[in-house]
Amino acid sequence: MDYMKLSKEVSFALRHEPWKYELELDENGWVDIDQLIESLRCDRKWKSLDRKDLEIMIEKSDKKRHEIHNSKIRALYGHSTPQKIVKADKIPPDVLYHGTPKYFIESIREKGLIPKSRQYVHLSSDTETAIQVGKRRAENPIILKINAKQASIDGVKFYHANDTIWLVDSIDPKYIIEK
Ligand code: HQG
Repeated sequence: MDYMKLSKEVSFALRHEPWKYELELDENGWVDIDQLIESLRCDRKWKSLDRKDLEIMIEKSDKKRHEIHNSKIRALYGHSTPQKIVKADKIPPDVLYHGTPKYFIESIREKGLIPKSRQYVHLSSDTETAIQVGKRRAENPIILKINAKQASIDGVKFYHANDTIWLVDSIDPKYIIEK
C-alpha cells in the first residue's frame, strides 16, 4: 500500500472536504474511523484498507498529521473546513518560528500572520520544521521568529497541534521579532 498517498487522501478528507466522503467532523475534528474506512474503500485503490493500514500510515509518516483514539481518527492541524475546529489553548514556548517565502514578507510585515485558507496560522517550536514548511514554496525561505511569550502575556491564545506545531488565530506584526 502507498502510505504517503493514503496520508494525502486522509488529510484531504479530514482537513478540507469531509463531505466528499460523507463524513462530518465533530467540533474537535474527530470522525468515526470505520466510516472513513468504509468511504475510502469505495475507491478501488483502497478496497482492502483496514484500521491497521491507518495505524501504519501514522507510524510511517514524516510528521504527526493524524491521530487515532479508540474508534475515532482526526487531523491534528491544517483544517480549512467552514466550521472552526475547537482547540484547547496552552501556554506556548517563549519563541516560535514560521517559514515563508520572501515574496510574502512585505505583506506579513504590514498585516501580520493571517491564516489565509486555513483555520489557523501554523507556527513551529523549532527552526528545522519552519525551514521545511517554508521550503514547500521557496528554496530559501525566510524564517520569522515570533515573540510568543509576549503575545501570550497579552492574551493571544495558542493551541498545541503536535510535538512541534502550534496554532494561533493570527499574529500581529509587533510580535514578529526577527527575520
Ligand atoms: C502566508 C503543511 C501574505 C504564510 C505545512 C504561508 C504546515 C501571508 C501562507 C502547515 C500572510 C499560508 C501549514 C500575510 C501568512 N500576507 N502571506 N499577511 N500571513 N501568509 O499552507 O504555514 O505537510 O496555509 O506565511 O508543513 O505554509 O500538509 O500555511 O506561506 O505545517 O502536513 O500564507 O501545512 O503541513 O500557507 O503550512 P498555508 P503554512 P502538511
